[in-house]
Amino acid sequence: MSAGLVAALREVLGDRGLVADGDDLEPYLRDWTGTVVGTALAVARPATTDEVAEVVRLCAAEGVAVVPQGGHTGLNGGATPRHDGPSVVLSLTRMRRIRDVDPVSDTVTVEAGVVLADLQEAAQGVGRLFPVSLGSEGSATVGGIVSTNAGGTAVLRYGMTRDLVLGLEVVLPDGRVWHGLRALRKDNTGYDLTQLFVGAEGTLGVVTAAVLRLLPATPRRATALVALPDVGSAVALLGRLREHAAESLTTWELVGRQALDLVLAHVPGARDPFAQARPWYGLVELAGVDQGALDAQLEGALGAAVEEGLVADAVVATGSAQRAALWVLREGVSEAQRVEGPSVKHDVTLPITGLADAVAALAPRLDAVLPGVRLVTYGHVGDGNLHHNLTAPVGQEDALRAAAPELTAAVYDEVIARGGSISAEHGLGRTKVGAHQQRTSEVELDLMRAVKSAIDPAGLMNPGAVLPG
Ligand code: 2HG
Ligand code: ZN
Repeated sequence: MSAGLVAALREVLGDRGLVADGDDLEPYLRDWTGTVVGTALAVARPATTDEVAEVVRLCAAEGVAVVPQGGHTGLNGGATPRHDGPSVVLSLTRMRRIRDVDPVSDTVTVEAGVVLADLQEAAQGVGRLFPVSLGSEGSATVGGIVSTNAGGTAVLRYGMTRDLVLGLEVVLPDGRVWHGLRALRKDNTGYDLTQLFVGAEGTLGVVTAAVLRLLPATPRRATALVALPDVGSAVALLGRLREHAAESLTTWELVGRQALDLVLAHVPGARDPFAQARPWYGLVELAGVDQGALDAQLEGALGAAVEEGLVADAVVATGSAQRAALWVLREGVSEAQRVEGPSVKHDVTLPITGLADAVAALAPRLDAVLPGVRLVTYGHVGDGNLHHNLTAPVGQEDALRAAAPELTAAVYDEVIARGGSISAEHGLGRTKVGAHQQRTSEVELDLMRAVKSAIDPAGLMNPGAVLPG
């Protein structure tokens, strides 16, 4: 059966569009973290929506699962085939066409394989902004950010990817194409099908193209790194920033000392701008069109914060090189922690009012499970979304692996008890499905299962992601 399917796929896609040999398959079968590894009969690399539809139809006819994959930057194994039956990986990276850029309706129509950085550049080319901003934007693709409803470092101002999606083109599990590429600001025609596919992680169909909103360009920036005595100060400072900067506030990110130490150790050229070590750091960025106004807003907010004792030290970027040097201290954490060794990742949100207490409660709980575990906390404090990523005490990687389930349960139980979510911006993928099932009401799970079985009754679209396979 598999040889027949591979031959049929080759017929449709040609040699360029199919990977079917052991070594060449490898990179598609291992996720970015290196911890989720799967198997597949082949990787299909279609170049058009029609080819995607044909691949899906052929796989459906053989009862073979389809696992859509984009820029391969996901962190929860959502695009890595790993289930009991046979799978074909469907890589969208050859679908890289920007079909339309419309600065009158302020929309862009792009195919799933367009890289986020290229999309940002296309928007810039017509004097607009596509505001989703991620550390992995040089590889992450439109299909991936839509399918995971990606967040990033500008959510505070612009919302999640979901808030920027107007229409989609989707290949359904039976191979039909839903042509939903509407560029409408208003469309009240019943159920919101577009939003159903956003964040569905390829479990309901394959997103092949999207109409996305563009926003006014914000070419001027004011950026600062501040040293903070505690997380409560970061939360209080958000208030000051809102008061002084209002809608130009774009980024308010937190970096814990352990996270900064990893960046300083592993990212070439990274350096601590402060003379004295502090427990927490905040990166703030305002963006707009009037440099003088932005500088004044930042100064006003930081001045108020210093007076209240919220800020221990601050450095304001004086040019683009210094701005980039400050950003590295935030965006370098993920890669630096990967270089340090294996880690146990958590991407959680809490109502921001209770954030500081939650962080304070977490450290002793985790230390009781694995004494000396390094709690690398950082992320999008303005959204109440922190990453509590755990690195082993030096030399104790095996102990970390053994303790991982208990450590994760401690983080999630704390978060749920405080009214939070166990996945803020990375999705459930495959690695969080069990934890989500355990902590979600039957009513909510029933609704999710009903949607899945209505749209994908054979269960062949990315099985094992979002819901148990
Ligand atoms: C970030 O905020 C990303 O840097 C990655 O969401 C987080 O690597 C991670 O766990
Ligand atoms: Zn993040």
